[in-house]
Amino acid sequence: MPFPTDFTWGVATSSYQIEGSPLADGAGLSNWHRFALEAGRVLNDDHGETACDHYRRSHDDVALIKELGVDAYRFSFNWARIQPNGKGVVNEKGLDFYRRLVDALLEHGIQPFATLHHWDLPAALEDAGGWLNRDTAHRFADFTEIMTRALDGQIQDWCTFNEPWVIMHEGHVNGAHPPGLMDLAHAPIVANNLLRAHAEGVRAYRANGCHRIGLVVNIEPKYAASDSLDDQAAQARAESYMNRLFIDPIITGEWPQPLVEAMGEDAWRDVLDESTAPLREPIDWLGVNYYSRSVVRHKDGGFLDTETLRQARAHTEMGWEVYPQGLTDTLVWLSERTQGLPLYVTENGAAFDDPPVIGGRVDDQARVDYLREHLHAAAQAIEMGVNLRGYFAWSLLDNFEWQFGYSKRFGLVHVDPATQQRTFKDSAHFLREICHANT
Ligand code: IFM
Repeated sequence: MPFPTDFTWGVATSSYQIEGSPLADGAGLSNWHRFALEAGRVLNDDHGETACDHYRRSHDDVALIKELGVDAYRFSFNWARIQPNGKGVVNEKGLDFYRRLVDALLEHGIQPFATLHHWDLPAALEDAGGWLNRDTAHRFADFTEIMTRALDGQIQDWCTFNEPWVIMHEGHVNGAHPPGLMDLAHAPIVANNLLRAHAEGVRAYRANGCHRIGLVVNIEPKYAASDSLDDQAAQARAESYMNRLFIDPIITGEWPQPLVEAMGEDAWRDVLDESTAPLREPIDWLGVNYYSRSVVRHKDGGFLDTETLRQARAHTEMGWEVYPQGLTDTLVWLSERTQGLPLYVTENGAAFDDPPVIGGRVDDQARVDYLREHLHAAAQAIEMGVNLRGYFAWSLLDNFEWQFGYSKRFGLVHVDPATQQRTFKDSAHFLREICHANT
């Protein structure tokens, strides 16, 4: 596949999904650990007490990444390890864990891509109102300051948030993630606070750091089910809510109009009365997490008067349609919307019901096919002129898939939950070949 020779190849994870030992060495409680420990919140009452035991095995896992042959590793920090109460004094032992991880990556010639926040918020901050409280944005800026002062000498690529839309929607509208709230009226408040936190974080970074900082958004392109005006309008609402809400204010300073209209200006009053100028902090790159698309049509009484139609095509174990063309379309769409900002695919991958490990092998042909087709789609976007700089597969390891616990496996590397034994799946060998052939 014809990728540029300086293209970055990587794999991605996040703190709560793999680390385990969430309270070790003076760490505070995170909102996710607390939520997962509440009965009935996560499938099978799974939680991240052990996860992939990465906290105690990070050195071996870095060796695994080296063996995979990729150039870069995208990971996130558990904020409560660093600031147990979400503010104030720094827990040096927590910071040391990430210092050791970054040192090991650099020793192995692997470029660290650090995400400051991938959903695990200190529980103390959630108790103080979390993302419904404006003050959390200032706390995030302080945290950014601490991390970049400690590690910017070694980390060249930073990102503020992973998928802020998921924090807003799953946590405050749909209730499947902490704090488990269910009210669409939260959306403007939480989106505004997250975007303010992002912008304040970027400013704190610039005051301290000298490398690059970006944001990672999840994009699920929306296709109208028909040419009817109703379905086109439904598409615009769905796209505004999921795909434009965390991009437009940063790039153009505007809240997506179809969403404001759909919810009514009264629901947005406080946010609309504020200037968006502080949100337009320039970023160095944008990351996109792409998994699937959706086809939408108008439906009275549906969410924002829309409905998603299931397509007669292959779906992954998450119930997500396999649609590689959507990645090309997404990259072209983002490139136009951001006027050619450097882009990364920061996550792409699939959960499948893998066959067992037999003779040291996992034959996950479905995942190999998924990756191959999506890499072709990414290559096609590059040929069309998109400034795509890298691709990270989700995920390095089978891990804790949030409300689905350990039931969904996205790893290129199989993890035996009983022994923590790691085994390369065929998809890991496939990615290694692709990286090797293209670098
Ligand atoms: O596991 C998640 C990850 O934490 C964020 N992006 C989507 C992945 C698969 O659901």
